Amino acid sequence: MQIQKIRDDFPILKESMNGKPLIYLDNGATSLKPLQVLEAEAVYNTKKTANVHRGVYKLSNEATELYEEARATVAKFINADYKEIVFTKGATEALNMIAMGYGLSNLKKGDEIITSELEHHSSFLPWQNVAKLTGAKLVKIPLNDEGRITIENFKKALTDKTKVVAINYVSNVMGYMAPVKEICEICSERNIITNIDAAQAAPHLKIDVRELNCDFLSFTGHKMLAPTGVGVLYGKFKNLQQMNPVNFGGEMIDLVEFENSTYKDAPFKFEAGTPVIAGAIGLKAAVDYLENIGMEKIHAHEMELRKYAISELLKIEGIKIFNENAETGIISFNVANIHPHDMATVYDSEGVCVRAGHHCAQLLMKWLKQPATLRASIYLYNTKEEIDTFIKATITGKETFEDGIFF
Ligand code: 7TS
Repeated sequence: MQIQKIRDDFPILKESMNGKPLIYLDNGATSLKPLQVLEAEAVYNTKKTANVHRGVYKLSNEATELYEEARATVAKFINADYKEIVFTKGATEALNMIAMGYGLSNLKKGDEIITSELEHHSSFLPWQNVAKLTGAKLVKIPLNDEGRITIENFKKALTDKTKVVAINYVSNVMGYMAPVKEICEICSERNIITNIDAAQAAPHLKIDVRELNCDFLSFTGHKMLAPTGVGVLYGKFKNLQQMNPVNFGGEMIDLVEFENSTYKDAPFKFEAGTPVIAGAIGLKAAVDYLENIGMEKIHAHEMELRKYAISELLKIEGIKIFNENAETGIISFNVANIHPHDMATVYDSEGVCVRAGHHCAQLLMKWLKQPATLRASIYLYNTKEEIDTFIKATITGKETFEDGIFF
């Protein structure tokens, strides 16, 4: 990978932070945006502005074409059909739509929903809510000693009452890949619906929904170089047809009458109102950008930097890494006796952006017996030199707080 060429595409990397070169290692939270994405959005906003699916004039048709081209590109990206892609405003909205649109009407008292303590709140809370509303029961997959979902433990949670399995593809704290394909295989034999949160997978790994054979899969644009405000809900077409819309309004209808109305087929019945037009066009540019480089190459680059970062971190006394063997570029760790928020202030003063906190995964913090952790998350534009600065900042932070000197 030609890192410098890639870095040149990201204007923000020329910025400084607290007088230091910006080192962005918070890609799990959101990614930086390349010029190609910014330009694609700008083309829509400056030259092709019109609402979609409604005008009969040329400009509106052109905007519709750009928007629907984005849907086709995203469909190809995960090997789905065009009709199986719903644009949402993010992974959170997609995950809530599935729980409320599918879960609420298909679950009843006594049914079981399998989930895990490894979930982001956006994956867990929609099903906790549906469980409360329907009387269904939440069942957790016991995590193994490393904090992973394993097939063996998944089978322990599985019963003949299981109706839904809602788990992440990649954990936003541990960076582990769950054995999603094997889980989906077991579930499809038993007619159990699988709902995969791929927010941390789609930016880094090649996803093939046909190979996975999952029922639903969601992700978010802003973690994969696209703008904020756009996400993707994938569902097998037959599931989408069975799923109820949760938003009602313009453009999602077939016929409206005073007593009753009928709706369009999927995916359009889920996109009430003016959709995220500029966002979807930006997401197309982001997918093109990632595919141009190649997901395998991106992942290999992240893993190389991760390996280096881990080996350097382990040389520092008092560092505890919670996910030494993860398959993605997320590193979660703490420094003995120093609160992660204190450490994060030192990283900040060195221009290094890492996240400190519970990462919207409080169940996992409890499992880890930590109030919070530090998380460095790597992406395609990061370099070995940046990891060196991150390591130096870690040593500075440790020394600063160990000495009790605050400045
Ligand atoms: N699922 C996972 C696994 C996530 O990591 C996130 C965001 C979401 C869902 C929600 O995505 P959104 O775009 O709808 O917000 N995760 C994080 C994070 O780890 N730090 O900040 C946001």
